[in-house]
Amino acid sequence: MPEILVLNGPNLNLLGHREPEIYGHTTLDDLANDLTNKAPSDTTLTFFQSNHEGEMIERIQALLHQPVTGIIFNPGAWTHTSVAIRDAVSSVKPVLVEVHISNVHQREPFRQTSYFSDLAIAVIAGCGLNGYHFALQTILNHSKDH
Ligand code: CA2
Repeated sequence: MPEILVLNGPNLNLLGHREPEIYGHTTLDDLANDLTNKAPSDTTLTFFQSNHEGEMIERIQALLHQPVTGIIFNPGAWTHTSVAIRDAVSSVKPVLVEVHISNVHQREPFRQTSYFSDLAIAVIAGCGLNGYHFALQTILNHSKDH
């Protein structure tokens, strides 16, 4: 039975509350409900958001003992800065899909590098919150083929 972990990094708790012109009006709780409702009935989704790097590293390290089918990860600003979180992901070697709500490639130059993309089976950017749905589908398709 597929088990998917959805990880969101710093400031993504503000989704739906600030900067709707970039990030839309949907909250993280709305997203969690929507993803859960649309997922196949045999699929378990778990959600975790943190503004603290160490906390995120510990959540990722926990996967060494409790592996999952795949991770949907929006690392937020850590995408462009965090070797420490990259190292945690790298040591767990999950089936990873990196998601960005905005099209980072259309934004400031510092958003155009990622410490995660080469660890991911897919990278989705600029599709808004639909990107999380596409990521879920990508992991489920991948798990059927492997
Ligand atoms: O586009 C994305 O999903 C990002 O990962 C979002 C990060 C940004 O640093 C990345 O470059 C691209 C920022 C997340 C901040 O989230 C907010 C949500 C609502 C209001 C304010 C911030």
